[in-house]
Amino acid sequence: MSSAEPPRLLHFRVSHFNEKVRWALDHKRWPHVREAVRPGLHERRIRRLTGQTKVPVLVLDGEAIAGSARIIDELERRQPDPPLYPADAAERTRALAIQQHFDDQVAPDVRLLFWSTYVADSAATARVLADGFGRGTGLLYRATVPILRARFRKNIGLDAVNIAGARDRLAGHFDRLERALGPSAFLVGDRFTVADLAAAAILTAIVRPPQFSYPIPEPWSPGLVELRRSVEHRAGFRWVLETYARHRGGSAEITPPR
Ligand SMILES: N[C@@H](CCC(=O)N[C@@H](CS)C(=O)NCC(=O)O)C(=O)O
Repeated sequence: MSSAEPPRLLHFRVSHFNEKVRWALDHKRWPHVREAVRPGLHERRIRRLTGQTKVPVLVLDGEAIAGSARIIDELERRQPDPPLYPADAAERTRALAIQQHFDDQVAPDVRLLFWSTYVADSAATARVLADGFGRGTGLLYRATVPILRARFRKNIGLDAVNIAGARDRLAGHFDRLERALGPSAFLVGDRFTVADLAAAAILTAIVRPPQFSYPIPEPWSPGLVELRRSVEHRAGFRWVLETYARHRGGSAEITPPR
């Protein structure tokens, strides 16, 4: 292991981009500390560390790295074994392009669709945002979600036109995934790579596989149940479930050293 201090992951539990990095750390069995930050209240700290406000952020040997793809690249560089990048250069280029497609095209759409099923219900939204924190945070979100809602909608582009666009594109996202898979269980080559990790992690926003470490509170919003049901028949949906069952593995999270 290259670091003296374990890496510290600042993350949102519910987020698919954050799940990418958790999975990469777990895949490499890299002991790390996780610190969930409170959505909306995280900004000042994350901006101070990285000059922007998005998580995941990984603090590695004192350096704060933002962006799931950049973080995974750094993990791969420092600890190439077990690999997430294919050894073959052409396959590696293809795997990274698939990751980029899921990050740039699919992730915003599925995030939008997920939150579109919650945002009108303040109590349900507050439950998701506060999940895993104490009672005080629950009460805080219960009081502030109605006020923060406009900013939240703006931040992720949550409006009727964008939601309709994301809905229209959803089948196409599955078509493209299924074409890339063909008869194989893997997106690139004949083993698990960053392409599989990124595609499956990003689609958790809708697929919600049982191995996802932070299941969203029950009952799910009726809209999410319906959204998930609308893609359940897709081979790509089943592939996400199977990929999680076969490859997600256990957590390498450790409690912070005192
Ligand atoms: N391209 C970034 C996107 C990360 C991202 O969008 N994170 C969202 C949560 S899903 C976030 O932190 N939003 C809060 C904010 O924008 O302040 C990555 O791959 O990590």
